Amino acid sequence: NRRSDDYSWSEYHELNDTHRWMQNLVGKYPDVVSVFVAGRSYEGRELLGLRINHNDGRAGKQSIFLEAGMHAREWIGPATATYFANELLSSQQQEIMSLARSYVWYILPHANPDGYVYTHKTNRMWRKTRSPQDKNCVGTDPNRNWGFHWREVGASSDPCSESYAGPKAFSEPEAENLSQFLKSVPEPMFMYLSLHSFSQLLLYPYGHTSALPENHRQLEKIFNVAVGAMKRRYGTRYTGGNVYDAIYPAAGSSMDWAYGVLNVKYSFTYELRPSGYSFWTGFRLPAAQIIPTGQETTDSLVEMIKAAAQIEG
Ligand code: PAY
Ligand code: ZN
Repeated sequence: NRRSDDYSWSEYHELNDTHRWMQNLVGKYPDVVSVFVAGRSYEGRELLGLRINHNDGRAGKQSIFLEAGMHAREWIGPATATYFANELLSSQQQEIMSLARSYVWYILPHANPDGYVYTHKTNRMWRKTRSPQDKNCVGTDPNRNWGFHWREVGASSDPCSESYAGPKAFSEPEAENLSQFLKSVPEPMFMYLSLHSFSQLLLYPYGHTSALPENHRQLEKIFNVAVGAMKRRYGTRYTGGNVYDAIYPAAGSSMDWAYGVLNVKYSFTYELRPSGYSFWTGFRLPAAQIIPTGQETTDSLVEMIKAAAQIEG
């Protein structure tokens, strides 16, 4: 059993390590941190997240939800989510402290815990959930399973496909339970963020159509600021845009659902490091890059949220 103090960003962690780290944070910051459980996975694991809220008497705070680990093999996502949570809690930088206090934060590092455990124990390249499907195949792509233009495009009806949309929208408890939790968040949701890898892209809706969302000018403005900030520290180059054009048609993502159904006007997905095309190395970002990725992504998020807040006035 590792002590919470041993938790570091020099290595990738197993699910239980990160869950224990989160539980320990409640003891360390009892006035600020609580954990939430957005239901359970197919195999019964908790969708465990951190709620960070400084009770400083500010009324009417909005929430920001950050989710990672939807795809099991994209290990840098959860590592970056926990890095960022740790920054919100322990940074002495004025900007980050202010960001921590200005919103009610919900951070879910592992939106697909069964898949993540499977990548540690059995198959490092697993992407989907772990529910049994037809044709003796296993798993649904949880980022094709959300009930907004479900399976219209860029999503498979073949249970053996890596982008299998599932037998119906929200067939997966991971997506269904998270969507119910999102609906139950009491504070108005200002921003929805999803961390994936790889390709170094910043994406906004939609995935089901090339038609741009109604506030695309604002999203583009925020995009430019966020990509500029990503580059500041280490020169890391991001491109991107709307999912459909910037990467490929893909209906049924959590981001599109948050935008289209929950009406969260600032919804973004980061495809984190590395860039490049190698499928084999793309998901195996060396652990030595967790901290640099965490730092530059924090830089980007800080500027992104400031830019969005400025637009809101
Ligand atoms: O909305 O994030 C989105 C859709 C795009 C991602 C997806 O397919 O869900 C992009 C891929 C991902 O992160 O899963 C990109 C990676 C490299 C992949 O596996 O194709
Ligand atoms: Zn992904």
